[in-house]
Amino acid sequence: MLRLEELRATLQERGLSSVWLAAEQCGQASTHRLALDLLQVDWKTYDRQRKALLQAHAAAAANYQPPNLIPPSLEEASLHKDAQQCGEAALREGGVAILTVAGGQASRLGFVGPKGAFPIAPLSGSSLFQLLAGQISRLRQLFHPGLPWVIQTGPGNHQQTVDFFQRHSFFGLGSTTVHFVCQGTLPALSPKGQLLLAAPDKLFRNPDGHGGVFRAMKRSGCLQKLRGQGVHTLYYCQVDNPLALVGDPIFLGHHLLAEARMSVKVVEKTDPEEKVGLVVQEGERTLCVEYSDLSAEIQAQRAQDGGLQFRAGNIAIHAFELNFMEEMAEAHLPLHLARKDIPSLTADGFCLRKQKGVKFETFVFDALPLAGQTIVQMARRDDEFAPVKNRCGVDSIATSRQALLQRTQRWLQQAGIEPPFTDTQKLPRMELQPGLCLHPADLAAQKPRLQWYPGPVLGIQKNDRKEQRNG
Ligand code: UD2
Repeated sequence: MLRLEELRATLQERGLSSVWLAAEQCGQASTHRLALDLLQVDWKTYDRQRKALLQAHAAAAANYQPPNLIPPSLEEASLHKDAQQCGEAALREGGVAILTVAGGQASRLGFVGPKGAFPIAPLSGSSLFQLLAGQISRLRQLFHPGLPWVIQTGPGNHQQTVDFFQRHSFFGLGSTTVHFVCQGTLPALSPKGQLLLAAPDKLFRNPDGHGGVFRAMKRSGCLQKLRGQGVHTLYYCQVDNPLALVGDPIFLGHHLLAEARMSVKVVEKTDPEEKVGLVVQEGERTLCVEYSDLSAEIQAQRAQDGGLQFRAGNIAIHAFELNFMEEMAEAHLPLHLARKDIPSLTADGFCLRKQKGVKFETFVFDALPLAGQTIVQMARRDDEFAPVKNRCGVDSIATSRQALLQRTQRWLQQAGIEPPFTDTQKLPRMELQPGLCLHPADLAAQKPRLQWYPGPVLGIQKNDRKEQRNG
């Protein structure tokens, strides 16, 4: 780490010395606090941020091909036999950990608190975290009792997230197997590359994006800890998709059999205007291109079967080789810029007001082209993807709840379970207890123990659950 004189020189070299002005006017204590903050800045990254500011945005190349797609896990079981065996074996031997990124706030939902605390389940009001915890609990019953769960938090919600888990007794998972890793931040800059101040003694920083997960995992010692426990593969999902098939053994199995280093699940994009990142192939490399980087013509191209030529919509579900994650912690992932009005101190240091500025983030999917070997698996949207992003409209609380209700109805039919209600054809309002099953066949296998609770929620009584675990 730099010492104070070196810090002053570092700032001077970069034309940043005016950052001291406001703090110096406030006195020595303030200058000292600012120095401590500045000592945390990674100057190599700052230099990259500044370079990125000056570079014109490069238009995406057009020599893309659609990637090869593996069919969805919940379809054509015969195709997945080997993958299923392989994925289940990896889970059983303790080679897998689950990683959920949950660093964002739920402000777009109008909800105060970490997004994972949002009560998404339509009838019981179970939170996003509780639904994920349920899936992990079922994976533990079926495969490995110590399956680790890592949750990436952000500086804005870390403590709230830990408190939420404590208040809910870690949803029965045990506090020693649930790990919280707080992501890092990047300083925001003025359009000319000056550091912005949130207060005289404090830089304005924002979370470094979900791409920050690699560094956070390494710096916190979490990767090392997992490696020590025999983990070699991570299943990654976002907190905002309650339909994710957490730890899907088939996806993990395909990833492992192909000796892939990073893999991705996609859903079929059917509307050329849907705002979703697209997974494409460029020569040997697999990459995810943001929709805004592709021309409307390319997005509207049709394949022979009538579907979109580029249809592999990224749903942010990945599998990672642990060693690859570690390598990515040192890689220079591209910096993505968001130009915003940022509440910051004016140059004279006297006034806090919204000024034009730039926030920087890295994205996890930018690691895909660096992975060499990857697999891309299709997922059926109504089985695996209904993110809750907005308060209303597309990808909203209502659409996500509706998707949960519809999937429950379909899975019950597939499992041959007749609900004891008469109005279900008209309004399929039923829910599965969190962690009841991983897929319809798993549900069917538990038929004799199932019972309906008021709600109506289908589940297993607590005592039966214990027996199930023990036996
Ligand atoms: C993301 C993808 C999009 C698609 C979609 C699927 C980007 C730019 N786009 O859309 O291509 O795959 O997801 O749902 O990512 N998070 C952190 N730290 C951060 C920022 C985000 O942990 O600094 C977490 C956040 O808690 C959430 C996830 O990452 O679980 C996605 O973040 P988002 O909702 O901002 O991503 P979005 O909707 O732009």
